[in-house]
Amino acid sequence: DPYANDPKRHSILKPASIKPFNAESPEQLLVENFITPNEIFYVRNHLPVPDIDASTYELEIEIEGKAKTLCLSLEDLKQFPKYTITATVMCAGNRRSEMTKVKPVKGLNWGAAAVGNATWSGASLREVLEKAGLTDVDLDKYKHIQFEAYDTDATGTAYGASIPIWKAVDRRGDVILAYEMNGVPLPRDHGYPVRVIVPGVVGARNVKWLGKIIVSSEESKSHWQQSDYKGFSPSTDWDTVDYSKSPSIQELPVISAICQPVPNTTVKVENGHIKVKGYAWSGGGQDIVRVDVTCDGGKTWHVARFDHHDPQTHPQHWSWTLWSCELPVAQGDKELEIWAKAVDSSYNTQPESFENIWNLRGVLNNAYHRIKVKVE
Ligand code: MTE
Ligand code: MO
Repeated sequence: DPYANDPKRHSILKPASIKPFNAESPEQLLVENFITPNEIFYVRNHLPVPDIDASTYELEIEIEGKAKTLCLSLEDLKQFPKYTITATVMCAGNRRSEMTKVKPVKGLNWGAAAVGNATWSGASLREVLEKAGLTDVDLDKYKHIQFEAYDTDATGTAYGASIPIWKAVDRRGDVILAYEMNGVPLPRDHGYPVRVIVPGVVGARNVKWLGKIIVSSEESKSHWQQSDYKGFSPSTDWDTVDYSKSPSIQELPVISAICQPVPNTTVKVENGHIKVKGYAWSGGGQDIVRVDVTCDGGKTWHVARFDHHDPQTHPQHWSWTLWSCELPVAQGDKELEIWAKAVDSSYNTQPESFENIWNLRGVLNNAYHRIKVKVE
């Protein structure tokens, strides 16, 4: 069993699959903390968790066409200035279970908690690339930074992904080679001893158990870069899909979710109101400027209060915003449907429904969040 050596997990996590291990936190817990505790941070593994000895760990950095590569131990990496950023990491399939209701899609049946917000500490990718000999002249020649990981499938193929070079070398890109999560060494499930944190960018590019960095003129050839994590038209099916025709997902679109109350539970009305809590986030460092909530099908929209607004400056809003709202309930209401939508600093907002954003792989699930509850 290639998974026999996987780490132990907290029993509070809600598994979506066991081998490989995938799990999300209970939604209602997620919004209790601006910083998600490591134990309840969602886990998305495609492969068995590699068993890496930090004392012999090596990270190789190659610039295509240059003979010499740079090899760094964990200790070497810790000699670089240490940066700490707070960033939300979200799976492209977060909230997939809602899209599936329109028409089945292929993928893990994620609820709204395949997301978390943590502080990440480590070396700056930009500074490590400089050390490896990347110069300003090279920036016209190379277009992508590829990441190869230490987790492999049965054929020995490693997980991999890439990001555009501008994100890696931009001073405001904040891409970190992280060895700490919330002030402690990365837990094994989250990439021990080193992972890439690409803030504002889809989870899939935040490569865990990092083994190699390649500065290249091309994107990663990995399955997960080329033949997965892409969006398509609602009319594209598995017979007609051509993965070469869509760009790889990088920055994620604006999204929000209601985490309290939990769907299909009974909610207490207090002074004619019910309390609703959730998160909102947008990729690419966009801020959240507003969250609108309704429980009368959009006749009346209530602007949510920000309980914890991402404190960073534009364009580095890497963290989610936690919000809440007291919704007035009409006397005699037995059942309510609550909707939420967020607006980001480009005034982009969420699509109304899943029908017209449906895609065969169930990614980019950012339609209005709609939940039903009973009231008493
Ligand atoms: N990196 C490696 N090496 N292997 C993986 O399976 N999964 C990716 C990404 N990095 C993955 C990986 C995906 S799809 C997501 S959503 C995030 O890691 C999840 O990060 P987390 O498990 O720390 O929450
Ligand atoms: Mo993911």
